[in-house]
Amino acid sequence: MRILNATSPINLFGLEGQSYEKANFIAIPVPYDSTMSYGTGSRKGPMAIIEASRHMELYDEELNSNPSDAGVFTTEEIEPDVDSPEKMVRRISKEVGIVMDDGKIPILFGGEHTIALGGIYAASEHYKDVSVLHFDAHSDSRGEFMGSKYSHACIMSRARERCSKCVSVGVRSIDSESARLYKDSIIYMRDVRGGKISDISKRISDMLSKNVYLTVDLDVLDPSEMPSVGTPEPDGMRYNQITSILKLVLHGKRLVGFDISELSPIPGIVAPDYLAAKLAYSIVGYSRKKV
Ligand SMILES: [Mn+2]
Repeated sequence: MRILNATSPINLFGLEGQSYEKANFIAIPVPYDSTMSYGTGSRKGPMAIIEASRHMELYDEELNSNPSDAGVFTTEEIEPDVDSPEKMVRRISKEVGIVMDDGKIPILFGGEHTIALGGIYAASEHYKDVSVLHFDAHSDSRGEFMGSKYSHACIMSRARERCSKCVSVGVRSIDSESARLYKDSIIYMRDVRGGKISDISKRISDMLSKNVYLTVDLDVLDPSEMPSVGTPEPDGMRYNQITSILKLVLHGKRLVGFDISELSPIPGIVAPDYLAAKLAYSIVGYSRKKV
Protein backbone atom coordinates (compact mmCIF):
# COMPACT_ATOMS: atom_id res chain seq x y z
CA MET A 1 0.00 0.00 0.00
CA ARG A 2 1.24 3.43 -0.87
CA ILE A 3 1.05 4.99 2.53
CA LEU A 4 1.92 8.65 2.49
CA ASN A 5 3.34 10.14 5.60
CA ALA A 6 0.39 12.46 5.63
CA THR A 7 0.86 15.98 6.83
CA SER A 8 -1.81 18.03 8.52
CA PRO A 9 -3.32 19.79 5.47
CA ILE A 10 -4.73 16.50 4.17
CA ASN A 11 -5.18 14.58 7.41
CA LEU A 12 -8.69 13.58 8.44
CA PHE A 13 -9.96 15.61 11.41
CA GLY A 14 -6.85 17.82 11.05
CA LEU A 15 -4.95 15.45 13.32
CA GLU A 16 -1.23 15.94 13.61
CA GLY A 17 1.50 13.45 14.39
CA GLN A 18 -0.42 10.37 13.30
CA SER A 19 1.40 7.23 12.27
CA TYR A 20 0.07 4.20 10.43
CA GLU A 21 1.59 1.88 13.00
CA LYS A 22 -0.11 3.48 16.00
CA ALA A 23 -3.47 4.41 14.50
CA ASN A 24 -6.53 2.19 15.08
CA PHE A 25 -8.40 3.76 12.18
CA ILE A 26 -7.07 4.20 8.64
CA ALA A 27 -8.89 6.73 6.46
CA ILE A 28 -8.67 5.97 2.73
CA PRO A 29 -9.97 8.46 0.14
CA VAL A 30 -11.41 6.79 -2.98
CA PRO A 31 -12.29 9.48 -5.57
CA TYR A 32 -14.10 7.18 -8.02
CA ASP A 33 -17.35 7.86 -9.87
CA SER A 34 -17.33 6.07 -13.19
CA THR A 35 -20.61 4.07 -13.09
CA MET A 36 -22.94 6.85 -11.99
CA SER A 37 -26.28 6.79 -13.76
CA TYR A 38 -27.46 10.31 -12.97
CA GLY A 39 -25.56 13.00 -11.08
CA THR A 40 -21.80 12.93 -11.12
CA GLY A 41 -19.11 14.63 -9.13
CA SER A 42 -18.66 12.27 -6.19
CA ARG A 43 -14.99 11.97 -7.08
CA LYS A 44 -14.61 15.28 -5.28
CA GLY A 45 -16.33 13.91 -2.16
CA PRO A 46 -13.37 12.47 -0.24
CA MET A 47 -11.33 15.67 -0.26
CA ALA A 48 -14.39 17.79 0.63
CA ILE A 49 -15.03 15.59 3.67
CA ILE A 50 -11.40 15.71 4.76
CA GLU A 51 -11.27 19.48 4.25
CA ALA A 52 -14.43 19.98 6.33
CA SER A 53 -13.22 17.57 9.00
CA ARG A 54 -10.19 19.74 9.71
CA HIS A 55 -12.42 22.38 11.28
CA MET A 56 -14.25 20.12 13.70
CA GLU A 57 -14.08 20.13 17.47
CA LEU A 58 -12.35 16.92 18.53
CA TYR A 59 -14.05 16.68 21.90
CA ASP A 60 -17.36 14.84 21.58
CA GLU A 61 -19.66 16.26 24.23
CA GLU A 62 -22.17 13.45 23.82
CA LEU A 63 -19.59 10.77 24.54
CA ASN A 64 -17.48 12.93 26.86
CA SER A 65 -14.33 11.81 25.08
CA ASN A 66 -12.06 12.50 22.13
CA PRO A 67 -12.72 9.73 19.58
CA SER A 68 -9.57 10.81 17.76
CA ASP A 69 -7.51 9.47 20.67
CA ALA A 70 -7.88 6.09 18.95
CA GLY A 71 -5.51 7.41 16.27
CA VAL A 72 -6.63 8.06 12.72
CA PHE A 73 -4.13 7.93 9.92
CA THR A 74 -5.01 9.22 6.45
CA THR A 75 -3.55 7.52 3.39
CA GLU A 76 -3.02 8.66 -0.13
CA GLU A 77 -6.03 8.40 -2.46
CA ILE A 78 -6.64 5.09 -4.17
CA GLU A 79 -6.30 5.90 -7.85
CA PRO A 80 -9.32 5.08 -10.01
CA ASP A 81 -9.02 2.04 -12.27
CA VAL A 82 -10.71 3.28 -15.44
CA ASP A 83 -10.83 -0.18 -17.07
CA SER A 84 -13.84 -1.49 -15.14
CA PRO A 85 -15.66 -1.13 -11.82
CA GLU A 86 -14.84 -4.77 -11.03
CA LYS A 87 -11.13 -4.03 -11.28
CA MET A 88 -11.62 -0.97 -9.10
CA VAL A 89 -13.42 -3.03 -6.47
CA ARG A 90 -10.56 -5.54 -6.49
CA ARG A 91 -8.00 -2.76 -6.14
CA ILE A 92 -9.81 -1.28 -3.14
CA SER A 93 -10.34 -4.70 -1.60
CA LYS A 94 -6.63 -5.44 -1.80
CA GLU A 95 -5.67 -2.24 -0.02
CA VAL A 96 -8.40 -2.58 2.61
CA GLY A 97 -7.25 -6.16 3.17
CA ILE A 98 -3.78 -4.92 4.12
CA VAL A 99 -5.32 -2.56 6.68
CA MET A 100 -7.45 -5.39 8.12
CA ASP A 101 -4.41 -7.73 8.21
CA ASP A 102 -2.77 -5.14 10.42
CA GLY A 103 -5.74 -5.26 12.81
CA LYS A 104 -6.96 -1.78 11.95
CA ILE A 105 -10.35 -0.40 11.00
CA PRO A 106 -10.56 1.11 7.50
CA ILE A 107 -12.67 4.19 6.77
CA LEU A 108 -13.36 4.54 3.06
CA PHE A 109 -14.55 7.84 1.63
CA GLY A 110 -16.24 7.72 -1.80
CA GLY A 111 -16.70 8.37 -4.48
CA GLU A 112 -19.65 6.45 -5.76
CA HIS A 113 -21.19 3.72 -3.67
CA THR A 114 -19.56 0.94 -5.71
CA ILE A 115 -16.42 1.51 -3.63
CA ALA A 116 -18.24 -0.08 -0.67
CA LEU A 117 -17.84 -3.47 -2.32
CA GLY A 118 -14.07 -3.17 -1.89
CA GLY A 119 -14.62 -2.88 1.85
CA ILE A 120 -17.28 -5.60 1.98
CA TYR A 121 -15.18 -8.10 -0.01
CA ALA A 122 -12.14 -7.49 2.18
CA ALA A 123 -14.22 -7.79 5.35
CA SER A 124 -15.80 -11.07 4.19
CA GLU A 125 -12.33 -12.48 3.48
CA HIS A 126 -10.78 -11.37 6.77
CA TYR A 127 -13.52 -11.95 9.31
CA LYS A 128 -15.80 -14.87 9.93
CA ASP A 129 -19.49 -14.22 9.80
CA VAL A 130 -19.48 -10.58 8.72
CA SER A 131 -22.81 -8.85 8.31
CA VAL A 132 -23.44 -5.66 6.35
CA LEU A 133 -25.37 -2.69 7.70
CA HIS A 134 -26.40 -0.53 4.75
CA PHE A 135 -27.96 2.94 4.95
CA ASP A 136 -29.35 4.08 1.60
CA ALA A 137 -32.43 5.57 -0.03
CA HIS A 138 -32.04 2.83 -2.65
CA SER A 139 -31.94 -0.90 -2.12
CA ASP A 140 -29.06 -1.33 -4.63
CA SER A 141 -30.36 -4.85 -5.22
CA ARG A 142 -30.42 -5.21 -8.97
CA GLY A 143 -28.65 -8.26 -10.35
CA GLU A 144 -27.12 -6.15 -13.10
CA PHE A 145 -27.45 -2.52 -14.13
CA MET A 146 -26.50 -0.87 -17.42
CA GLY A 147 -24.56 -3.98 -18.39
CA SER A 148 -22.50 -4.22 -15.21
CA LYS A 149 -22.76 -6.43 -12.14
CA TYR A 150 -20.57 -3.92 -10.37
CA SER A 151 -22.70 -0.85 -10.81
CA HIS A 152 -23.64 1.18 -7.74
CA ALA A 153 -27.20 -0.15 -8.27
CA CYS A 154 -26.07 -3.74 -7.67
CA ILE A 155 -23.81 -3.59 -4.67
CA MET A 156 -26.14 -5.28 -2.21
CA SER A 157 -26.69 -8.14 -4.64
CA ARG A 158 -22.93 -8.67 -4.70
CA ALA A 159 -22.71 -8.23 -0.92
CA ARG A 160 -25.38 -10.91 -0.35
CA GLU A 161 -23.24 -13.38 -2.33
CA ARG A 162 -20.54 -12.97 0.33
CA CYS A 163 -22.41 -12.15 3.53
CA SER A 164 -25.54 -13.97 4.64
CA LYS A 165 -26.77 -11.16 6.84
CA CYS A 166 -27.31 -7.80 5.13
CA VAL A 167 -29.69 -5.13 6.36
CA SER A 168 -30.69 -2.03 4.37
CA VAL A 169 -32.12 0.92 6.31
CA GLY A 170 -33.92 4.06 5.13
CA VAL A 171 -34.95 2.62 1.75
CA ARG A 172 -37.60 4.51 -0.25
CA SER A 173 -36.71 3.63 -3.83
CA ILE A 174 -36.81 -0.01 -4.92
CA ASP A 175 -37.88 -2.20 -7.85
CA SER A 176 -40.75 -4.65 -7.32
CA GLU A 177 -38.66 -7.80 -7.65
CA SER A 178 -36.14 -6.66 -5.03
CA ALA A 179 -38.99 -5.62 -2.73
CA ARG A 180 -40.37 -9.14 -2.92
CA LEU A 181 -37.03 -10.97 -2.65
CA TYR A 182 -35.54 -8.97 0.19
CA LYS A 183 -38.55 -7.98 2.23
CA ASP A 184 -37.04 -9.50 5.38
CA SER A 185 -33.79 -7.56 5.20
CA ILE A 186 -35.03 -4.07 4.34
CA ILE A 187 -36.13 -1.45 6.83
CA TYR A 188 -38.02 1.12 4.83
CA MET A 189 -38.07 4.81 5.55
CA ARG A 190 -41.71 4.47 6.51
CA ASP A 191 -40.68 1.94 9.21
CA VAL A 192 -38.12 4.40 10.57
CA ARG A 193 -40.70 7.20 10.55
CA GLY A 194 -43.41 5.11 12.15
CA GLY A 195 -41.36 3.41 14.86
CA LYS A 196 -39.39 4.27 17.96
CA ILE A 197 -35.65 4.59 17.39
CA SER A 198 -34.93 2.09 20.18
CA ASP A 199 -37.26 -0.52 18.62
CA ILE A 200 -35.83 -0.01 15.12
CA SER A 201 -32.29 -0.27 16.48
CA LYS A 202 -33.10 -3.50 18.33
CA ARG A 203 -34.62 -4.94 15.16
CA ILE A 204 -31.50 -4.03 13.17
CA SER A 205 -29.16 -5.43 15.84
CA ASP A 206 -31.02 -8.73 15.91
CA MET A 207 -30.64 -9.07 12.13
CA LEU A 208 -26.85 -8.60 12.24
CA SER A 209 -24.01 -10.82 13.41
CA LYS A 210 -21.33 -9.62 15.84
CA ASN A 211 -18.89 -8.46 13.16
CA VAL A 212 -20.38 -5.61 11.18
CA TYR A 213 -19.25 -3.73 8.09
CA LEU A 214 -21.12 -0.44 7.77
CA THR A 215 -21.80 1.29 4.46
CA VAL A 216 -23.50 4.69 4.29
CA ASP A 217 -24.78 6.10 1.01
CA LEU A 218 -25.40 9.70 2.02
CA ASP A 219 -28.59 9.85 -0.06
CA VAL A 220 -30.26 7.98 2.81
CA LEU A 221 -30.49 11.43 4.42
CA ASP A 222 -33.21 13.91 3.61
CA PRO A 223 -32.17 16.24 0.76
CA SER A 224 -32.85 19.21 3.03
CA GLU A 225 -29.88 18.17 5.13
CA MET A 226 -27.96 16.37 2.39
CA PRO A 227 -28.52 17.99 -1.01
CA SER A 228 -25.01 17.07 -2.25
CA VAL A 229 -25.84 13.67 -3.72
CA GLY A 230 -26.37 12.48 -7.30
CA THR A 231 -29.81 10.95 -6.73
CA PRO A 232 -31.63 12.82 -3.96
CA GLU A 233 -34.82 11.12 -2.78
CA PRO A 234 -37.33 13.16 -0.80
CA ASP A 235 -38.52 12.25 2.67
CA GLY A 236 -35.30 10.78 3.98
CA MET A 237 -33.64 10.25 7.34
CA ARG A 238 -32.62 13.06 9.62
CA TYR A 239 -29.02 13.23 10.78
CA ASN A 240 -30.25 12.72 14.29
CA GLN A 241 -32.05 9.50 13.33
CA ILE A 242 -29.04 7.90 11.69
CA THR A 243 -26.69 8.78 14.53
CA SER A 244 -29.18 7.61 17.19
CA ILE A 245 -29.58 4.26 15.43
CA LEU A 246 -25.84 3.85 14.92
CA LYS A 247 -25.10 4.65 18.55
CA LEU A 248 -27.46 1.92 19.75
CA VAL A 249 -26.57 -0.70 17.12
CA LEU A 250 -22.78 -0.32 17.29
CA HIS A 251 -22.94 -0.57 21.07
CA GLY A 252 -23.20 -4.35 20.91
CA LYS A 253 -21.20 -5.00 17.76
CA ARG A 254 -17.64 -5.13 16.49
CA LEU A 255 -17.24 -2.64 13.66
CA VAL A 256 -14.68 -4.07 11.21
CA GLY A 257 -14.77 -1.20 8.71
CA PHE A 258 -17.02 1.42 7.20
CA ASP A 259 -17.49 3.69 4.25
CA ILE A 260 -19.28 6.96 3.58
CA SER A 261 -20.07 7.43 -0.09
CA GLU A 262 -21.80 9.55 -2.72
CA LEU A 263 -20.94 13.05 -1.53
CA SER A 264 -20.95 15.27 -4.63
CA PRO A 265 -19.96 18.63 -3.18
CA ILE A 266 -21.92 21.67 -4.33
CA PRO A 267 -19.62 24.70 -4.62
CA GLY A 268 -20.44 27.22 -1.92
CA ILE A 269 -22.62 24.86 0.15
CA VAL A 270 -20.34 23.29 2.72
CA ALA A 271 -22.86 22.15 5.37
CA PRO A 272 -23.30 18.69 3.76
CA ASP A 273 -19.52 18.23 3.67
CA TYR A 274 -19.42 19.01 7.40
CA LEU A 275 -22.29 16.62 8.04
CA ALA A 276 -20.39 13.78 6.34
CA ALA A 277 -17.23 14.57 8.33
CA LYS A 278 -19.11 14.72 11.61
CA LEU A 279 -20.89 11.46 10.83
CA ALA A 280 -17.53 9.77 10.28
CA TYR A 281 -16.28 11.13 13.59
CA SER A 282 -19.41 9.99 15.43
CA ILE A 283 -19.06 6.48 14.01
CA VAL A 284 -15.46 6.34 15.22
CA GLY A 285 -16.71 7.41 18.66
CA TYR A 286 -19.66 4.99 18.79
CA SER A 287 -17.50 2.04 17.78
CA ARG A 288 -15.01 2.81 20.57
CA LYS A 289 -17.15 3.98 23.42
CA LYS A 290 -19.75 1.68 24.86
CA VAL A 291 -22.63 3.98 25.71
MN1 LIG B 1 -28.44 5.52 -2.97
